[in-house]
Amino acid sequence: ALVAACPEIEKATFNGQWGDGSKNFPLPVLEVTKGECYRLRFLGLMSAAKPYFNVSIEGHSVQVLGQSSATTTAASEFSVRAGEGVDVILCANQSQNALQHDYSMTMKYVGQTGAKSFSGIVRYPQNVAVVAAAEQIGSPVLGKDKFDMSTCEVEYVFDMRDSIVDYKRPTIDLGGKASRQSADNIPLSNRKAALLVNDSYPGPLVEAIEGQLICVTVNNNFVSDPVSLHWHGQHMKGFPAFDGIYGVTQGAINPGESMVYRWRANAGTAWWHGHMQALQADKGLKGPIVIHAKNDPHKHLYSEERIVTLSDEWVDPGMCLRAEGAQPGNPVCAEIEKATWNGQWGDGSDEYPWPKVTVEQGKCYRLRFIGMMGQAQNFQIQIAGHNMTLIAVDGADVVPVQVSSFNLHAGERADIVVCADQEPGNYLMSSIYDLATFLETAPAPKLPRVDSSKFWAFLNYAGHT
Ligand SMILES: [Cu+2]
Repeated sequence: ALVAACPEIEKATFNGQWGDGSKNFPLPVLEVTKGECYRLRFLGLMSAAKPYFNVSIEGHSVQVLGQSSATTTAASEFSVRAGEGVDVILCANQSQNALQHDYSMTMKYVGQTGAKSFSGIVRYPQNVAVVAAAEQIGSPVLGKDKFDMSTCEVEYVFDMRDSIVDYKRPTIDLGGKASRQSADNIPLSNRKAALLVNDSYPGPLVEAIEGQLICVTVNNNFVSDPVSLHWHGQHMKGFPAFDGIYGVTQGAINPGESMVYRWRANAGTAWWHGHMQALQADKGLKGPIVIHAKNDPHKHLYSEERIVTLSDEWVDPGMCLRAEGAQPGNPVCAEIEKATWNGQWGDGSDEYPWPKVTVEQGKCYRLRFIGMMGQAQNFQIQIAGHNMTLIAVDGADVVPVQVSSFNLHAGERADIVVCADQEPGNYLMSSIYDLATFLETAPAPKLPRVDSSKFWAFLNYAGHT
């Protein structure tokens, strides 16, 4: 099945670098000095056993060294096979005039199902000024130094780090058999390469009062992911440069760099997520935002609040959620695998207990539902035995209306008042991915079966187990 989903080869690197000649991905360069001869030790570090590369260098022929190094063969092209070393002698005897310093190096991949060509450059670096200018290209990131942090009214620091987690319950530690495991103790089939903020999933809550100046210092300590963060539902009035849309409002915050996002908060339930590419949110880069209204018209309806985030979960979003991902024709990925409530999936087992939203009998709660899904279009939400009153949608107050169920689409927020006015107990909270339900029992042509489209939690009365 993997073969059908993955191309035989995506990219090839030359000394760890792939390039297409663009600004962000320059061609890999092999520098030579005119008049010198070089022994080039090519090593085929490819993981697939059969294929190989045919290498040629424009305007140059090489001497391929035999096994004993005593014999050489002149060649304009030579092969590098997986796991093998090939030594060739290249004499830098070209670059006759000032006009040509670069000679293209072609690495032709010869695979089992097709061929693909990758490029590099053999360079005679005479033009020092041009090289120096190319090295000065940086990325436009707004730093701490240009901004007076003392004006911030609410401050957060986001420490971004790579992590290995169990995709069914990434960071929550419930103790006993449901403890958070170290990477090597997580079952292989659950192991997920995650991108986390402050070692937490969902990421940290950003909470403020309407009108306050929020400052979020993002320290990108990822190994290799450049990032930008979008504050979904925050209007950024007067602060458009901090909307976090890579390529539109800002350049990337590269690993090792920082940026201070800042804006005046507008009331409502919102959320933040990575906006460099969608997959970063699916790897864990997302969290809730709660901005309390100065004058909440619905304040008399509740005394307490709870956040309820819902998200679909993937062990390898990179495999399943790309353009060719979980959709007809892809035999690898189902329409949905798992979904979490506040970062927790459960089936009632000792290892994966049910997620709970705990309340106290007699109190009324504002439940701030946030649909943080990346692939699932919609969850239908119901709570057994309790009335639900919808008071806000996508951060905007609405005339309160009683509902027996509601839809939460990807990115949407719904604020629901629920009163714990029943006998103490555990009451089912169900979220159903309605569009995938038929796939549980009746796989359609080219749509893989799903294990489940229903993901459960319980409204738990405190003290009742
Ligand atoms: Cu968004």
